[in-house]
Amino acid sequence: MTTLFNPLLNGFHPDPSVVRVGDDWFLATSTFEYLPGIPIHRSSDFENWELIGHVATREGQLAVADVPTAGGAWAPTLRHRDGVFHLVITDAMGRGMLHFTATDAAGPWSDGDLILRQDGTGSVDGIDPDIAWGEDDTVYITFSGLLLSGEGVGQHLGIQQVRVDLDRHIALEEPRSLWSGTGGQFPEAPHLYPVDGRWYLMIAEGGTERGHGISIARGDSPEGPFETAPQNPLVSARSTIRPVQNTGHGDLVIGPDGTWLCVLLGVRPRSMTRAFSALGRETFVTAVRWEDDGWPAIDPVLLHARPGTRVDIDFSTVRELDREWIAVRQTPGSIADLDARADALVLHGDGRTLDDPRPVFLGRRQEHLTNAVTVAVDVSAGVGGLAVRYDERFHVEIEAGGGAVVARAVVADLVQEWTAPVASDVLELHIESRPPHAGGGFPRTSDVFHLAVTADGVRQELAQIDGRFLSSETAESFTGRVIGAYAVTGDIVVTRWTAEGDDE
Ligand code: 6LW
Repeated sequence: MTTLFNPLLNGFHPDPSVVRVGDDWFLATSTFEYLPGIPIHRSSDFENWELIGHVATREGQLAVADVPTAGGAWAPTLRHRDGVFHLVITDAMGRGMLHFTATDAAGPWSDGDLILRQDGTGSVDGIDPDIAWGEDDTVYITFSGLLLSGEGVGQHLGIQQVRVDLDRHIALEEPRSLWSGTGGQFPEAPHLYPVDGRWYLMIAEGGTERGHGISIARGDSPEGPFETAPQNPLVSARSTIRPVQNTGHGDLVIGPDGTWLCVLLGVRPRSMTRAFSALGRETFVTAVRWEDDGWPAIDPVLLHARPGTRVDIDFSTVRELDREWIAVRQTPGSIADLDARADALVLHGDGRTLDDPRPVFLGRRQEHLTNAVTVAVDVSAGVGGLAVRYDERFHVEIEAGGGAVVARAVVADLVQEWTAPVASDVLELHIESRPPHAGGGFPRTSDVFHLAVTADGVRQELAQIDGRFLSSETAESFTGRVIGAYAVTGDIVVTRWTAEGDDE
């Protein structure tokens, strides 16, 4: 197992759920307010994962257009039965608890049906739904009972369960309470597993930050009662100096060599002292062993960084966007114009800035701790640039147009700018994330952004900005850094995108 790369999925891919179908494994993760929503990755060896599609690619499948920041697609469960993939998820502060199906994991997926209350009204209130079939084909939805409202998270009701009629999408009973962990806050992420004649209920508790952990209980019925494992938590990095922190929110599967694996979320703070997690919550894997007493033991998560990557996109040769592009509360196709010019991507600004909930921003997840992105642009007909976005209140950008270049840091209500004149409209804009260098005046607990522009072959660095400001801990966001090109006014012509990074 130690040969597996960790993270399995770099960049913000929280709340992983995994299913094995034949000789392939499929992973689904959360995407919150971004579209397309709920990526599906496939692997045949658990090492190399291919993004094969998304569950939510069409308007209406998720109601994220007006969802509050970090609402939207929360915590899928992906399962497969009788030739059909099933995915249940909560469109938080959006449509509610949904059930999607597909015969091909790459899609197309169904429109998504609400799991309704007994009387057919409203959805069953909760997050982190799991779907499981009992011996008599009874369908169970087990979830973290939570009263969500338009403003956000309400009262936690613990782990609950309803039997459902999956054809009519009706709950056959009012939610029943199950085992809710060992007393940690926010019992959530429940998953039910039938193993050797027993039913195991695995949950996350402690909250998705440094106190996060995984606990398990077992019983003779999927409806309980459940007895807690003597060695809970099975997984937690709390109060340790392990390089992968916040570990929790797991899902179990039998891996390629026939042993059990646990996929789970974690963060990679740059250093261990009060460190900051730039990339958000990523998907990791670790080994599971079943002990003689019938309880599982789960190994601590070991880092095994993937080799660095380089992406080089020349838009004179690209006529469609690849699957890694994402946009905020709208589809990439609704803002990216590949038809206006044969040699470039055009972003049409309409006055919306990065402070808006739906900016004209086309992004990709930052996947490496050390990272450099360059975008070649022509700003003769507009104002826009290159940005690292956590959300509309936390972003860093280098913006050009009208004969000037501005480096800008927006941190909650604080804004700082550095401006320089530039004699050309054909520019290269650069944002690099690098470790702090000795004597640079920046703390070792995060990285440093370097913002620069190249005009007429001359590169000029405008600003260095503390990377702590764009981290999970500061932004308190469920997502992670997304780097993208954007337009504010007029047309921004993007001719080339290059990104390279590694985890050294
Ligand atoms: C997810 C839940 C959680 O549904 O955050 O903090 C939500 N815990 O497990 C989004 O990741």
